[in-house]
Amino acid sequence: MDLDAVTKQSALHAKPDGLTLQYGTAGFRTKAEHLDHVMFRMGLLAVLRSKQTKSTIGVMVTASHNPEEDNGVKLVDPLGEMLAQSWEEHATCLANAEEPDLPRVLVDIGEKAAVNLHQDAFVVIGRDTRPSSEKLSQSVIDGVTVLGGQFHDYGLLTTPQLHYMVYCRNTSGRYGKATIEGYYQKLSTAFVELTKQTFCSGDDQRTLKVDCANGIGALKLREMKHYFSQGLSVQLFNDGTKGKLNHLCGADFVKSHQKPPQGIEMKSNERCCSFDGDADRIVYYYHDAEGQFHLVDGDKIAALISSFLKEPLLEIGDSLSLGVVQTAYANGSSTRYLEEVMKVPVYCTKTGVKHLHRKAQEFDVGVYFEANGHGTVLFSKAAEMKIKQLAKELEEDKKRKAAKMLENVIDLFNQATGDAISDMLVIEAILALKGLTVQQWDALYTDLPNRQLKVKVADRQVISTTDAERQAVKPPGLQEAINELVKKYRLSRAFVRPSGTEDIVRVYAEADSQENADSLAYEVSLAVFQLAGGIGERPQPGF
Ligand code: 16G
Ligand code: MG
Repeated sequence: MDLDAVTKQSALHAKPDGLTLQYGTAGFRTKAEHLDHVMFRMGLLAVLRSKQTKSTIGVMVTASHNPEEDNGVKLVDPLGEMLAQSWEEHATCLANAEEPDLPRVLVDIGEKAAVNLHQDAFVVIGRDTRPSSEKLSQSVIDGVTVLGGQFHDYGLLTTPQLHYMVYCRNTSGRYGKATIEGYYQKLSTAFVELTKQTFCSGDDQRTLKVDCANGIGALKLREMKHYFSQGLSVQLFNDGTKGKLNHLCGADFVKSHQKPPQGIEMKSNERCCSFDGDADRIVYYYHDAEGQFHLVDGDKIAALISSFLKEPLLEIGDSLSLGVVQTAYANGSSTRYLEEVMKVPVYCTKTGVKHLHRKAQEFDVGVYFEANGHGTVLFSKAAEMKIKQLAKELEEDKKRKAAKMLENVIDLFNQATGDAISDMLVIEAILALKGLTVQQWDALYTDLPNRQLKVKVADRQVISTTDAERQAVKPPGLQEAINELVKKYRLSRAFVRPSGTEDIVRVYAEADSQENADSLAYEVSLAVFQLAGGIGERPQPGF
């Protein structure tokens, strides 16, 4: 390592004195103007990680669903996964080192992680459409180059597309071609194959309205839609030509406000969906004939996909295990439906894609979704081989048909991470194959009314949780208070957790009616405020 060169270059990306940031649930995220030094340093870190794993590493510049003025960065590990936990600590140390300490911290990480410095390094970089992203990704490149790493800058990409590129490159092209064209081809071919035999009952069924959150999803979907237009026609809204990124639109807005985004024309019973700002989340929704809004969220996506997969998996008769992974935010009705009606085992993990992803890897076929619309389906290598073999070898019969269908499903899901575009195509294929309308899909089960609230406290770390965030172990008395409040309502459940992305505590409550869910959420917020050091205005009842 040429530490003198690092010091010199770093001076051009100097860290503001005293600023500290954490590698949070999905990397570093804050106001764009505070991130130049972090980007440079993540370029450095990506080189070390690449040398250590002898693989290509990805760096994505995005702040997802957060406001346009924010930005962020995250590293993508060799198989398209989120950065390993031990390296999150290295990332935090490196980002927070004061200028004079930087070389020492860099050497320390190299030693602790046993990095062979003579190894070559290769880093791929992607960015979203934020005005600040281009300059910030140049800072990443500066970091990569000063440590002698090679790189490829993909420029504008969705986050899942960057994960895909990393995965392709580290599997010598077996997973797919590491180009944007390769991504479009792979997914579209699988979609067209899967839907080839469907009978389409008219143009209405083939049209989908997509709110692109004024983000990168719009650019990429516009390029891609010609590849699958014979099976599906998508109409883009909030495509970035007028509105502001994530402002009053996008998956996060729709999910958290439970209302349609601005800038989309919805006729009754039309199928619509929203991506978030970097296109790794998707939720569906529609207006019924009475003009009432219905949200079809990540839980219902998981329910649709797992009930669809169950049949062909049974048909091929190879006893491949199927499991669904959710978080505490999963609507109670969805868990009950999966367990009791679908008879699929359901597991709960902490919030954040990496936790769900890890758990889903324990099954032959692991379906994971957060209620907010992050998710995918992972097939184990063994399951994939088995399915591909059956699709080839068997005679033309029902079993082979099932195997072939599963083969296309494997290709259609972005196995590296949750992907709004890939999930959208899977959902559209399932609806077409099953001849389901969005209303019929929505009717799989009825969501329990629920409410989410935020509480400001002096230090959110005074709350610690266990049991996949469903129980608070600290501060003393809080869980007991929640238990007492929950007892007052029917079909009720509530939990609290410190946010991993904002300086607040989140409260979730569900109950038999909206009124009860609201009042339980309010009472729990008050308990948090009183027992966990609330600051500012006390929570108020009513919404
Ligand atoms: C991040 C996570 C998301 C999670 C959210 C929770 C990834 C890629 N993203 O956006 O999965 O739902 O954080 O935020 O892991 P919170 O901790 O503020 O509730
Ligand atoms: Mg996102």
